[in-house]
Amino acid sequence: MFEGDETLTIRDADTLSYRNGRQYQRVSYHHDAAVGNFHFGERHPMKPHRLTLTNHLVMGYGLHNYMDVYQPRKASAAQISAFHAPEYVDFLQKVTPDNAHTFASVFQKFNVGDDCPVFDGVYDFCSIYAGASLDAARKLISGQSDIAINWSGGLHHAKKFEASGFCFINDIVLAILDLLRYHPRVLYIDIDIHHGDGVQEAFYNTDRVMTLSLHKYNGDFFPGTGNSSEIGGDVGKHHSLNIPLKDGIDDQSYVQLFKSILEPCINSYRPTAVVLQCGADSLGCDRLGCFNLSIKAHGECVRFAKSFGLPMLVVGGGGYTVRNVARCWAYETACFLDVELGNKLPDTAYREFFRPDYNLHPQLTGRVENRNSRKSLENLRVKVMEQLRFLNGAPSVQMQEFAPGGYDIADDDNIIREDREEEGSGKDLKWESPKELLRDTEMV
Ligand code: V1D
Ligand code: CA
Repeated sequence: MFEGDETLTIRDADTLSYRNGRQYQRVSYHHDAAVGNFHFGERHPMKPHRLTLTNHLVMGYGLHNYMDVYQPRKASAAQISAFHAPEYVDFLQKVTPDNAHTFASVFQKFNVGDDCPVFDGVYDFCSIYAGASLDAARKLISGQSDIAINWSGGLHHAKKFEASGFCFINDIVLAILDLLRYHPRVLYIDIDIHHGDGVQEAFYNTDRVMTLSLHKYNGDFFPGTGNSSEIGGDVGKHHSLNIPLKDGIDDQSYVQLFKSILEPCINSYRPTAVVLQCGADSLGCDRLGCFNLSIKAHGECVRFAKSFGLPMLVVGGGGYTVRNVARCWAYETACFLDVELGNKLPDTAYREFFRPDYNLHPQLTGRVENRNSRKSLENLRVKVMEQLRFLNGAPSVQMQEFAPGGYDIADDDNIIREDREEEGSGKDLKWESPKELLRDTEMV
């Protein structure tokens, strides 16, 4: 049994926040307005402006009144290098559209190009969204927050040495590494239509993180990985769970499958923290997607993940029909807050994006045929159950006493310690070198 296990899972009842005599999980919202002003390029589907739209809906509905809103700090190069190779971080810091030609020889190595273009301020963009996920993780660790939201994060494809699929820095891996310094087991859930390959790869060989991704899979659809045969390696065997789906999955099938898999995952693995990637490209009518989900169904999955009461980091991800991404993430912010929203969108400066209906719940479903048979979905569920049977109870981790290992980690721990003191938590911090948990990937 992990020393101190269970101490960090659910906040003491008397520290939960109350509204109208009811108890709620405390929610923090980490948003930097600058993140919406970056441009990947005219024809590129990734539009950071969707984050501005989301924030306007969140504020327009008045949701800031129910949560702690934070201006996040930027991630430092040292923090980013906890996962990424220093030479890759150095390249991202230096490259600009004007000097890009002088770096042409390393573009291929770092996979920079059409999907991941060098745009103005690319490194600033990365340090903003990664900093927000790190701040959010810190709020969970300190106990100041039960659910910490960063819609600009969730860039699940980035690898140690390279950019991939619109993702340069993997804020999820960075945040999980921080959570692992205090949490024995972290469950990562990914409902983006794409496979969460970067996160899976980083933790493939450890049992300290379980990854669960639902995605379209046919061997060809980006990134081409995520078959159910990818199950993890070494002590991480059976800790990578993949749910490969076909086009057009509908609300009922997706929500039922999601619930029937997540509940046994949590009961078998007993995570002490959860990271939920809420990619909105799994909605119907997405510019790059081909599923058939409504915002309510996407939100129902989020609500179900929340219902376990575990400390949860919530991040965004993909989503390319920007008006629907904003609707979805505003709605899900309300789900985390247990606040009901009316279907009429609030008046904001961006009202015209939501033409012609100006509703929170537009009709997004019914346009693609569901290619997933009941039998195939049942088979996927059974495969997960078979994998879970291999878990010999939740792994316990021999955690060391708090022992700062580097100046950046010590700085970080001091912030967390101060936050925890402010929060009145007398519990000891535990620490284990997160670097040892990473899959050892060599650059080729
Ligand atoms: F359509 C495009 C126009 C311009 C630039 C890129 C694209 C585009 C569309 N789909 N790129 C893609 C995908 N890339 C390929 C490449 C072709 N090569 C051989 C590979 O198919 C990338 C899709 C990335 C999806 C990212 C994500 O939604 O999962 C995400 N999650 O968090 C942030 C992004
Ligand atoms: Ca996914």
